Amino acid sequence: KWGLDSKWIAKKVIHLETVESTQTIAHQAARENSPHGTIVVADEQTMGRGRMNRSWHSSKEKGIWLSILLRPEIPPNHASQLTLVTATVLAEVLSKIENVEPLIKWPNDILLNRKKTAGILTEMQSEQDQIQYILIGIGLNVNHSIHDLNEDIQSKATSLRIETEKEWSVKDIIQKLLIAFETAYDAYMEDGFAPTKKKWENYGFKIGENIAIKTFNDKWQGKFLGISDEGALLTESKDGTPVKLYSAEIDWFTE
Ligand code: BT5
Repeated sequence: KWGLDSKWIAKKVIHLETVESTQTIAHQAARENSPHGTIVVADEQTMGRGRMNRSWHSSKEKGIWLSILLRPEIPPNHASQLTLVTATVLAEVLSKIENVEPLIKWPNDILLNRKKTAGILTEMQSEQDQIQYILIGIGLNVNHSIHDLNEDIQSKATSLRIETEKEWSVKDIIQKLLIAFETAYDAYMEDGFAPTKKKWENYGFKIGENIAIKTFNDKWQGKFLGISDEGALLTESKDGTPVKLYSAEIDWFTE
């Protein structure tokens, strides 16, 4: 029913109508030994998750709410690179659509016209410095009209339909996304992060752009200086010296 001509991705697909979160189902599937490449996809999530206990609105049949189960042989501290691999794949797939110019907001947001249209949630299970599995959760707003977006995000979120004034086949985009992901993942395993970094730069913020930076305990502004060879954020510390951040949130700096 998926008809996906893939090497390893989506050989097992768990498709459910309504779930709390596809990540929860995927964690279960992983514990029950589901293979690398297993996909959990839902029409609707009642408790979709973002990072740091934030929520992700996932209204019925309006978007793509899916999780990919991976069993990579990489060190745990490389797991965050898979977020950037995924962001690059999302940007590449969306950029093929006419008049759509995706922008990646490091590390895990895809924006259209500066509004969030997709988010990525990477969760890892490891034991003694060995990855048991990684879940890549992808949420992409596809056919929402502005009224379908929850009030709290209306001003900062968008969908493909809002941007293109057309409805899109969710299934078709899922298939394109999964095939592109498989290719990008295999290339990452083969050649490391460098090729992703190069592609990422086509869709990331511009170097030199002023950004607002927020860490768990601090807030300041600085210039965006790119991403490092490992995928960390390169920017300026409060006193203007270059700094590398592995975990932070960035935004445009608007006075
Ligand atoms: C994310 O978190 O962007 C990760 C989103 C991952 C969602 C997928 S859906 C399939 C899988 N199963 C899950 O349960 N989750 C994953 P973060 O960077 O923390 O952003 C969360 C913030 O984005 C929220 O606090 C809202 O401000 C905003 N937001 C929530 N729902 C949104 C939506 N549908 N579209 C745009 N922005 C949204």
